[in-house]
Amino acid sequence: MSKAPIRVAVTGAAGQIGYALLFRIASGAMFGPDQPVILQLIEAPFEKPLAALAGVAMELDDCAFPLLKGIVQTSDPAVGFKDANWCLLVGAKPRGPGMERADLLKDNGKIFIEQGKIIDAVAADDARIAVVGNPANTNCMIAASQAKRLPAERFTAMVRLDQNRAQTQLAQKAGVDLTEVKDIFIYGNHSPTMFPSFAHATIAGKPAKEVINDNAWLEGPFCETVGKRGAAIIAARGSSSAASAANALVDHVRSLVTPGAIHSIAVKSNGLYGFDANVWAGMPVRTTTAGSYEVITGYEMDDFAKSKIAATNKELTDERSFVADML
Ligand code: NAX
Repeated sequence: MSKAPIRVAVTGAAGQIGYALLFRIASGAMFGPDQPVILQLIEAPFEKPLAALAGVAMELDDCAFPLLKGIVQTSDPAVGFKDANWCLLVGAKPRGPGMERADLLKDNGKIFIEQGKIIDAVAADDARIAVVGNPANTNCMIAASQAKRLPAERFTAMVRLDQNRAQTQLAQKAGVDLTEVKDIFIYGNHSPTMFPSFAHATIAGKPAKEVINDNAWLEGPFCETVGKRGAAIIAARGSSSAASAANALVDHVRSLVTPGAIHSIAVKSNGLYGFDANVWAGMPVRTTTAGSYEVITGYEMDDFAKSKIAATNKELTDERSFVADML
């Protein structure tokens, strides 16, 4: 018997990540080849993005995806999030020239407060929320702060792009296939302060530190390359990561619906690994049942790791203090 369709709401659906994402969801890459989906596409209430969204919906139709059972196009979040099982929050206000980070946080805060409230009011009882729009961790915290019905652990932010970047950097340095690299996790903020913790990673079953045998590279160029990869892509491509970001969101959700998967997501901190309680920080998790996870505990942190975590935690607590009056 075929499965009932799930409803997947996507904000910023006509943006560049949306354009790389929707076709993969509709093809089955995110929820599997036997799971039908209804896409509920939400855009900003302006002529240009809504016209672009209509074009994207036409292209989705033109793909004749067997799993795509419906498309909703709207600028009304109450319509877009209605009964959604997954809410993928990709849309956000970009940082304009000369704009202060505090202003960016506040402008996005308004969007994520509204979306958090509406999701809590109208989404499905089993709704899961994944935030991509930057500043992703703090936007996620803000949206979760508005929820009374949905528990905070349903709200996660994406650090998977950083994890994927780190995995490839380690594989290339070691000269191995990237599937040999395991247990590389991202701690903290999705920003250049994030910490790609290499100390517990393995390469072909051996500690990555032993295989790479170059601590200066791991602590220096490796962390820096991963942290500044987004800027390097903007410099090279003239616009920010889109296909790789969409791919990372496919991985984020796919891992979250796959029991036993081990991966990094940003979740509500309960004080573990040196993070303040109640910031949303990248952490290693293990998926328990589809859509649920537990944080993996017990990794020992050395002084270098502690200092990196302290720096990214400070950025997260600073971001929280910028928006404290909104929470
Ligand atoms: P685009 O500017 O191409 O698209 C964003 C879309 O969101 C636009 O179509 C805009 O109209 C829409 N939008 C704005 N406000 C909205 C609202 N209130 N409701 C619904 N739609 C709204 O950006 P894109 O390159 O797609 O990036 C989207 C977001 O992802 C940005 O905030 C970006 O910084 C962030 N990223 C996050 C990453 C991560 O790893 N967490 C990596 C990639 C990316 O930089």
